[in-house]
Amino acid sequence: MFMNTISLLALVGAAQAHMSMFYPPPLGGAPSVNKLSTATDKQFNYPLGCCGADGPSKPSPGICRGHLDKFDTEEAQVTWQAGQDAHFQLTDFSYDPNAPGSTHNGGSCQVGFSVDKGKTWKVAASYHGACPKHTEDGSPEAQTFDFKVPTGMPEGDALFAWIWLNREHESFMNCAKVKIGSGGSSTPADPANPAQSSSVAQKPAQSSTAPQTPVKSQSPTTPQQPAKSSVKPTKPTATSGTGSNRPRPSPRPQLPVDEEDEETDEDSGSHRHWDERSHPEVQAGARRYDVDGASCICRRGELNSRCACDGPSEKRAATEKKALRMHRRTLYKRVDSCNWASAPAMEVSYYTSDAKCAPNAKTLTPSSDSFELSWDVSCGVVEGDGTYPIKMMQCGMYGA
Ligand SMILES: [Cu+2]
Repeated sequence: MFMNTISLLALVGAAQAHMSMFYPPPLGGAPSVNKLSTATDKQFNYPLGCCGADGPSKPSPGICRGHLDKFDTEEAQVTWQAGQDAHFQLTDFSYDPNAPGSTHNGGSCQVGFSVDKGKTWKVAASYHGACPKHTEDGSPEAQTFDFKVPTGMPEGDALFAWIWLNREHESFMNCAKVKIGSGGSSTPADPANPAQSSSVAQKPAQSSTAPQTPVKSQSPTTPQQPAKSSVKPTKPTATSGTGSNRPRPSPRPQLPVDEEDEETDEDSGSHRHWDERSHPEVQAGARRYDVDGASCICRRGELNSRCACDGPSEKRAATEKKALRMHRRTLYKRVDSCNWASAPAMEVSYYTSDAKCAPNAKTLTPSSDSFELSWDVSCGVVEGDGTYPIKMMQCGMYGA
């Protein structure tokens, strides 16, 4: 699999792990990602049916990566209204110490819903490239994606699914149980702020899933020159690291030195310890952008959005201005909605040996694509960033 140098170095050995859903809390996600989970599926972020000892293509573990049964036992933790602005977040959280998460530097995604427990699916949004975003930063703040819940969606519990097809012909699917409210297809109270309006959970799901408040213990962005800094002192919303070029609210878990085969010693203390580590803290409503080599955290304040960047202090004001422009473009980007009645059917079975679409793609086409995929849909399209040319997904394109 092709990756840039950093990913490659990080993934030497076993390279199965990638991105997974962070928000809404996914069925089968780690307990620190979904507070209703009781166990950790170490392969939660592995490609579906991919890359075991018996070859690069096995049968899929099933709809929702085999966690569909939890739809009947877990409560929905997020409520969305039909037609509302919503967002989802991905994470490079490492479920397996031997296969650290990574963004794979892009790919294409779709999200959609099922109201019949996973039998049929309809598309809500298609991200034609740049999903995950083309950055090494796999934090939820950097990997936040806006969409509109389809108008006319029926009320009640529904499955929300995210699928990801990367340029290495690996497919992914995570699901969440969500509730579609009775508010109709009204616009949110603050349409300019989809990040906030879409996190309307009935219960304080987010706060208990992962603490969402800014990390107090972190040093402020600009401890040395508070007077000259362009960071407005009125809203100390953004926090970041002090010296690294990629500040994170909390340090990433380190890969433990462990030579043992995980399959053979499930009960060992060290592995239990790994399972119990928690997801890094995520700041609610914050989004992170790479800007000219600096890392910027942007948030929407009461009156306006603001950004705080690291990097050389003499360039910080200009960098923060640029970050703010990027952030505003994100917040005001128009995402059209699909209508539930006419929304395109969503294929959720790709690339595995038993897939409905492009089975065995990785075996048949081992080299990475020089393009990213699009889907033939007429609603909910989110264009990528132009990093790669775009090619329409066709199930025979990787050989038959
Ligand atoms: Cu991979």
